[in-house]
Amino acid sequence: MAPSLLSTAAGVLLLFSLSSAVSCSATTRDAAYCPTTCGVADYLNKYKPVVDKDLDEMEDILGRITNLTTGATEKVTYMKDSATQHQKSGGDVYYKRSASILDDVLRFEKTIVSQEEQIYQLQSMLESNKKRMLDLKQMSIQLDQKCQDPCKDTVEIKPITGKDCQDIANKGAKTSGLYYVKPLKAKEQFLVYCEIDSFGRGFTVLQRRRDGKVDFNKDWIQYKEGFGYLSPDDTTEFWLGNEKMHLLSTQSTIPYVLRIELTDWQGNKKHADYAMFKVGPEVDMYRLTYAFYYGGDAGDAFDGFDFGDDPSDKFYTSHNGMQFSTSDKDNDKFQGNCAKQDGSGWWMNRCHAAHLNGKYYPGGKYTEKDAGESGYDNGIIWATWHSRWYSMKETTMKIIPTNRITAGDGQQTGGVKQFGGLGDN
Ligand SMILES: [Ca+2]
Repeated sequence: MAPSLLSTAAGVLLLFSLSSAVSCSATTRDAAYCPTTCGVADYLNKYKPVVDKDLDEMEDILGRITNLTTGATEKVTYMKDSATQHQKSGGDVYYKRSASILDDVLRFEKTIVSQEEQIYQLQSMLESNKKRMLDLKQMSIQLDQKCQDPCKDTVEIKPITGKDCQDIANKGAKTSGLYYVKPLKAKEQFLVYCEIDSFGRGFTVLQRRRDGKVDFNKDWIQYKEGFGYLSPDDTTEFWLGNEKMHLLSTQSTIPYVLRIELTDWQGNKKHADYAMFKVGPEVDMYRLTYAFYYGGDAGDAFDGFDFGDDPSDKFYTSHNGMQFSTSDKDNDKFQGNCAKQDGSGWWMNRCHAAHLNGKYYPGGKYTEKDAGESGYDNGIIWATWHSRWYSMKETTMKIIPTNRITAGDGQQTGGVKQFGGLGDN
């Protein structure tokens, strides 16, 4: 009886612990957004009948044990009574003569006492089991009541879908938030943050730096698949993933503009736009290409920067045409491993003048010493605006079809004439 009782109890407890274990873990990837309260409620509703059945069965078993124990108690009482009677009749001459019979009686009495103790223990175990049963039933009722109200997810994923965020905006979406997109060649849809403005423009966001809470020192697979967290209110950091960037940026006959937005530690904001932005396929190591610097006030750091160390600085710090590198996959133009030295994944050359996946330095300014072992500039860098020893506070990388970039925002789009960049001098 006891083992089956215990296993049933274990089963019930397992169900309860399982239902409370459906929560966000730190390793949850952005694409698989954490299950929400509704998920837990659904889970409970699904398993509640099973739990209730188990509880009923356990109650039944407890009832039977109680009956058996009561029966045993009665038996012991009877045995004890008869033993006492025998003792009382101890004056009987036949009993006096038989010392061995008396010994038997004593032994018998001992057994009765120990059996009584055992029964007492069993009874207290029964009591505590009954109490636990009550607690479990109470808990079940409480959870059931909580799940009665129609559940509304605290994380809202908008119902409109499309091939990118502009498509979603074209279909009538008015507010920024989390949406599912399915680029033409994508096998399945995936979650993105869409920034939708009052002009009906829908930017698909590829990267966010905000507060340094996400470590960008990740390997090839992690950069491929994406990491960090997407949030409906745009408060978290993430890398959408090279594969998704490839699928998004190469799907359309209308090319995309990549807009890079930067905020420094004084709160100044600048941006840089690149026309015909594309991320190649994995076989080409997610190569970065664009046609030209489309404009902006942050300068063209993707075109490299003359740091004054060497005449080839600018050439070797440009990014157009570079393959993606991570600490475990060196595709750079340097005899060493830029990604490993700088602790990030990026379209490394030898190594960079723009480096948006760099280490997060609160306050902005940092030194060779801060940079650690290698001592190289490894912050979040945009060399045509701030020096390479200044790390940005916030960054955004987002794309939009070229025909929508200018609509309504009044920003100067320099076009071809600015090809070559603003910060070359
Ligand atoms: Ca190398």
